[in-house]
Formats: sequence, C-alpha cells, structure tokens
Amino acid sequence: MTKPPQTSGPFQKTPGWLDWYQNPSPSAFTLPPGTVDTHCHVFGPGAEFPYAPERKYTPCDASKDQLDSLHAHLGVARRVVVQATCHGADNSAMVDAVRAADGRARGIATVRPDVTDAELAGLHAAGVRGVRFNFLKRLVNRSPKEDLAVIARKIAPLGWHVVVYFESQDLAELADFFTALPTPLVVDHMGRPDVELPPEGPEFARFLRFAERADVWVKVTCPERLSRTGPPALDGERESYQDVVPHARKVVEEFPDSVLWGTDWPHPNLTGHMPDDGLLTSWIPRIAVTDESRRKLLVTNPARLYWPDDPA
Ligand code: 0GY
Repeated sequence: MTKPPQTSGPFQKTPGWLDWYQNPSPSAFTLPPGTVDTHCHVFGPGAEFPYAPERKYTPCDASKDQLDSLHAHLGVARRVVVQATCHGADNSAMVDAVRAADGRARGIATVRPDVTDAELAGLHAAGVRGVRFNFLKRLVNRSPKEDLAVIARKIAPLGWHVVVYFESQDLAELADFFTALPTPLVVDHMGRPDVELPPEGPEFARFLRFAERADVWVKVTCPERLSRTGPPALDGERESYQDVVPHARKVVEEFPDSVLWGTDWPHPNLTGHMPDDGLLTSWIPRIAVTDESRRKLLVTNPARLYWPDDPA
C-alpha cells in the first residue's frame, strides 16, 4: 500500500527530513494504566500554526490528532507536550494541543524574558507547567544566561519547572547556572551522554552527581537519538540501541523516584532511521527491570510532577 506523503503545509521540509513512522506496530511492551509520555511535540500543522521565521529546521507536520492516535494505539494515558524549537516562542500549536486534551496534557513553553505575568497566567490556565531552556546550537541561538535567569524568576511563583536540553560536554560550564535557578529542573534525554564512554566513567559520573541534587528530574528518553549501534540488526545479532541501555539503566537504578519516560514523537532531526514507535517501547523493560521501577518511571513519578492534585 502506498503511504500518503507527509507535508508541512505551505512550507518546504528541510532536505533529507525523515518523517515520523506511519502505522506503527502494536506496543512491544504493555504500558501500565496511567502511563505518561513526558516528552512529545506537535509540529504545526504549518497551514494552521506557521513555523517560526527563526527556526533551524522545517519538519513535516505532526498534529495533535496524530499524536492522540499514537497515544491511543500505544496505551498512553496522559502527555506532556514540549514546545519545539521550530515554533520559536509562539506557543499556539502546543497550547492548542494541551487544551484539546482536556486535562490529560500538560505543556512546556518557550518564553522570552519580557513575558508578562498575565501571559504566564494564561499559559498556566491552559495547562503549561514549565519552560524549556535549550542550549543546542544546531537548534537555537543561545539566550544570554541573564535572560534565562529573569524567566526562571518569573515562573518560579507559579510552581513551574525548567526543562533543560544540553550536550553532555556543556554540563561542566552550565551546572552552577542550573543550580542557582529557583525552580526544579527536568533534564532532557539524560543530558545526552556520549554512549561510547562507559556509564562508570568520569563524564557520566559528573552527570549522575548533578542529577542527585534535590529537585532534579531526568528523562530517560531518546535511545534512538543517542545510540551509535542503532536499531536492531536484521540478523537478530544485536538488540536495538544496545549501547544506551547501561547508561539509562544506571539512571533508573540510582534515581528511581525522579526518572521520567517519553516517546520524543515525532522524533525531529533524526538522520539515520526513523523508529517504529510501537517497537520503541521494548526499551522500557530493559532499563527498568522491575514492575515497581516501571510503575514509578511511567506512572507515579510523572503524575507527582505534572498532576500533583490528581495522581494516577
Ligand atoms: C527533541 C530533540 C531535538 C529537537 C527539539 O525542540 C526541538 O526542536 O527538541 C533534537 O533535534 O535533538 O527533544 O525533540
């Protein structure tokens, strides 16, 4: 069967863009009731929510309805929609997706330092519970730290947190800045370790020592982004993303009460391959090896952070 082409509305996708996977397999792992996807995005649709002029890539559309279908298919109960850099600080698509989920979604916004208290109150009413600070040069022009500190001071009274996305080699320079922020922190994709370095080595140890600070949460997400060994070998000789498992398992074992899981759908900026989201969940029992650790990772930890008044 020919699959319909995926588009960006009136925009041209970045050359070589890999579209998200259509018709995913059934979930390889049965998610427990109440599972939360704490890291997913919506892209446009571009015709309705135009991509930001300052974006560094143009994705294929990934709408709230398509996200909803994926979650229904996988058995995900609630979600956190993270503002993607291709929408800059225009949070409309993310907010629209969060509102439409009728209490089953939270949002993470991108805001500028001149954001007003009224704007923040509006975002809070819509379901936003944090902002994202992104330090990846290929995704954003870095904001001055003073601007980020201003934003953090403005959002702290709302009980929000800051989601930080950085490369592992930048942690040494950023750690003191992070520690001085007056909010909890949520670290994207385990701080992007170089998985060719051992989980017992000094680089990952630095990250683990950072993560053990109070009020730091870690997303054990994106094996498909971090892996060098890649998806499963066709001859069955190698499991998928095998090289990321030891790092993620170590994080889950050291911080069972502050780890979070997410799909990263629709997987922006992958270059080698696009994973089948149904098969990706096979990662979960490999990194959280007991029922209790899986329940914390998938259900109770994210509920505590994002729905403290309505835990699963
Ligand atoms: C992710 C990772 C990436 C992109 C973004 O907002 C974004 O554009 O987060 C990436 O390219 O590594 O978390 O989706």
